[in-house]
Amino acid sequence: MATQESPSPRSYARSTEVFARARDLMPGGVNSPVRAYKAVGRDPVVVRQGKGCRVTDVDGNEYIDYVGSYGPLILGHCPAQVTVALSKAVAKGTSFGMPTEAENALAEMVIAAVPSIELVRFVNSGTEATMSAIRLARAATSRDLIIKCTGCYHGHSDSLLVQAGSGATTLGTPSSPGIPPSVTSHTILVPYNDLAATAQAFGSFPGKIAAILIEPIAGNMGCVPPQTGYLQGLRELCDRHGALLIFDEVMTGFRVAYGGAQQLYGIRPDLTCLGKIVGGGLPCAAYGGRQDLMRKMAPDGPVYQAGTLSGNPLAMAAGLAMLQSLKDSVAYQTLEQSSALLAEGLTQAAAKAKVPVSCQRVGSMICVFFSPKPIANYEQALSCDTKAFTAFFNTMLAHGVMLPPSQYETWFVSLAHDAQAIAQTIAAAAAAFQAAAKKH
Ligand code: KE4
Repeated sequence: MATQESPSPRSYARSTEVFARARDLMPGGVNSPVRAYKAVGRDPVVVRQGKGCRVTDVDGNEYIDYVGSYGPLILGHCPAQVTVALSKAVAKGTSFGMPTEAENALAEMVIAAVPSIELVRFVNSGTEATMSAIRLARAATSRDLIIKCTGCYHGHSDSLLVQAGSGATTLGTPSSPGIPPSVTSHTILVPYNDLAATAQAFGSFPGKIAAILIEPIAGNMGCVPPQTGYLQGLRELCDRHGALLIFDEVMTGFRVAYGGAQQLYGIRPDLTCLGKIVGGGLPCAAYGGRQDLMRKMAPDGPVYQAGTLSGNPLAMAAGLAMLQSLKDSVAYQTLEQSSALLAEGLTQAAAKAKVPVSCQRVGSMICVFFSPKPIANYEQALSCDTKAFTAFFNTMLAHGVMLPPSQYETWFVSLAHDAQAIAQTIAAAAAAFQAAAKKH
């Protein structure tokens, strides 16, 4: 009989078979590197379906899911609001390459929700959103240099895949081959939460910096909140030096508040990138901001950016359904309560197992750093005990809890994570911290 310490053994035979075939078809057997489980020393489980806060793999094993597709699934898997909206939309067509009313409807909701956005452009991924936003910033300021933080991840465009977090760090290749130094020489790296280093960068390149691109809450080196005054300090530096402040809210947008981190912290960037939740789990992202800036984008202005499937009617329908479920709701209070309960339970379980951790959270973005001290930047994140994380991750998986397979990712709590799921997670963590203690 299975006990909390040793759950019933699970079969992964079908996952192993399917993933072996996948490796013959796609690099690493995946379409995004972090899914390959390289950092946790095992093959990934292959998922068959999701419902609410749970997913089931192809062997029939069920898991409480904190990956949540890395952020979009704030309502959980297959929320009726979204699936019904999608079935209606798909009956009218999947794509047109022509304007649709659905684009107006979602644009109106985004503009009404996000304080800094007066005009918005939909694209297909967060990578496209940030790539387009820095192109616009360079055009608007006639300057070439961009400041980004080490450990922040803004997608895989050439200018931004330097000292990036998320999968790039997980794979130990924060700066990718194939990117000419002539490109990355325009990207200045500073530590997160370090205003002095950022001010120094402006001093070193006077009149040459187009923008700071920042995750207002860093979610790609694990969950690292901005320290008090940091975001306001960046705002002031940009104003003083004539640079633009770009918030990459691909992960935080509609996640930590309906108006994103900029609403939570009361800071108004010049441009904002969105993704994940805005598309309701379909390929959709966006960038937007001040009218005077966004009017520079073609066809109003000369700055070019385009996309065959941008504003796709299915993504618009899913995004609309998701935002309508979040607007004027108690969603964020509910998420705050359940996420706080989870964080408290994890912290207590780690203390009981005598494993030094820093459980860090903003709203329903959470992660457990295997570190005795709080983590405020990339260098500190890299000092975490990844062996202990790996033992923790694999034991949680064995106990039916699916976490992002890397110390440098954020977990996502959804509205579908009920009290039972949170309690089950905390119980599994008790055993998982014991396993981590042995590796520590
Ligand atoms: P996409 O191009 O993957 O849609 O978005 C890139 C991106 C941009 N900005 C932020 C703040 C992001 O978190 C992301 C993507 N997040 C990762 C998760 N850490 C995506 C997961 C993956 O690469 O598979």
